[in-house]
Amino acid sequence: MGRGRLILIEGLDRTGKTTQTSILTDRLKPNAQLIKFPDRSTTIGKLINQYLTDKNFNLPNQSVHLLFSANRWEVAENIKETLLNGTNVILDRYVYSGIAYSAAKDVDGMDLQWCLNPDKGLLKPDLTLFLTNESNDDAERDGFGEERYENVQFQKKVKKQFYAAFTEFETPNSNTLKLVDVTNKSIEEVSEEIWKLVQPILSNKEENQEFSFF
Ligand code: Z5A
Repeated sequence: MGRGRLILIEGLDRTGKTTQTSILTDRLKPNAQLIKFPDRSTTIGKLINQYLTDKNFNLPNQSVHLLFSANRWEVAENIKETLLNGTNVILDRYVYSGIAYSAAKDVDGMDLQWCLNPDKGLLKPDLTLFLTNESNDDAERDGFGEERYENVQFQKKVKKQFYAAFTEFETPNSNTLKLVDVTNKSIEEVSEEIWKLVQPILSNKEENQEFSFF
């Protein structure tokens, strides 16, 4: 039995990550586990939740960045064990969100490499799907604007940093990163596109047993 595959869905706010990771996990059940970052249920996650939802609760940008990373390390071992048991793990946001949102703040010293450092050693996904929406209608989707970071100007900076991080930290031509344009597409159309991209990764489970790391 081959190890499970680690599949990440990334994207800007309201591009449909939660919708699509949940559809993909259901499609693969019982052979898939869904993990969403930030995991707001843990002790660290509760602090992150307070930071995101209460604009009067302030922390230094560096501390916030380290909390998001610590939140990933809290479940890192669980992810590895699940994969070794042959179960696929589907991630809703991960290291690239950590880098892109922090680097977009333009804080002196918090460049891409600084932002990656606390995540170094975490498992690298076998496939990263980045959902892009060119129409800006994601800003009109339910709930946009309720939390910190949810404004159009900041999202533009975040998008730039996502691409910069992919260029810096993905291996060129390795086929581990795919862009999925969700512009004007229904939930069903997007999920079909994702399914087509995921299937080849699942069918070569006997090969490629080695893990990659950030
Ligand atoms: N953050 C960070 O700074 N550092 C980190 O390391 C990490 C995260 C991991 C909270 O994340 C914040 O944390 C986030 C990044 C930062 N910044 N902000 N703001 P979160 O993942 O918990 O955020 P969220 O609010 O749960 O998710 P989201 O990004 O806002 O939404 P989404 O998951 O991409 O979208 P969705 O919930 O699936 O869909 C949104 C709505 O659109 C919903 O009503 C859907 O029914 C609808 N939808 C979905 N797809 C479609 C299509 N195709 N057509 C029409 N409508 C659609």
